[in-house]
Amino acid sequence: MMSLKNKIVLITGASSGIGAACAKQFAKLGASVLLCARRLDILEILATQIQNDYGVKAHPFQLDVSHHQAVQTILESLPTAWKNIDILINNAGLAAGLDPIQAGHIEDWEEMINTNIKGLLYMTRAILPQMVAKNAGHIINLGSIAGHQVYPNGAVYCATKYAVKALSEGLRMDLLGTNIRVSSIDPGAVETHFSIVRFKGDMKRAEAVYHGMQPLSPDDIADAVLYCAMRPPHVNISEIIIMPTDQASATLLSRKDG
Ligand code: 8X3
Repeated sequence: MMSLKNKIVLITGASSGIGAACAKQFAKLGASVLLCARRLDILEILATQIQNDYGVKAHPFQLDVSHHQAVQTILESLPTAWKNIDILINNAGLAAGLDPIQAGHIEDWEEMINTNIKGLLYMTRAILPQMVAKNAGHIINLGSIAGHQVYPNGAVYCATKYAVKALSEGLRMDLLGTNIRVSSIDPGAVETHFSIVRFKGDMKRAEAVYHGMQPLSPDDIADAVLYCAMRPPHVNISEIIIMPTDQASATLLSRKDG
């Protein structure tokens, strides 16, 4: 098994949900964690908590991954001790809206495409050359069941996650012959801020998504991310699709009370 002790792990979208769960679980096993998200105040609290609980280093910084120039600048200006990133977890992403294409909101599409596809590419492009130079590293992308199955009214979100699947596959091809690994973790229903964000704060609609069923928790997904990261160097987990027991496909869920 690979040890995570003193490995430098950069997690995007680390302020909540799956990103925050990954930050804690990696830190618990001795990794130094670079935490980025748009909300610095929350990240700072998380970083302090991680340092206190696990005695590891945590460095929070503000970043919107969809801003190319910001990605370049911030990564170049990281303290030297943090520059040598071993594992990049491309977790930042969102769904905005659930509408048929003919009624879709352009700004929702742009936000999803800019973060889920372009943001992932900007981060990867900025960090990958130093991984190639040292011939070591691991990129772990957060995909989705939505990258395997399209569902009604979700086509654009699904398209972004199909893109993540394509990019993970393409990265494995382009990096073939190096020791760099590329994995994709593709969850179904996970209870995070995902649905609250998708429905723009409409708590009723957000809660209905998980009504009567037991969704996955962010820690369930962080477990799978850790599993990939800790395999021996010759083992690359390409893809893990992970759904609640109460879910059989993107649209087929068992709800106990109807
Ligand atoms: C989240 C899963 O099915 O709500 O990516 O799109 S789903």
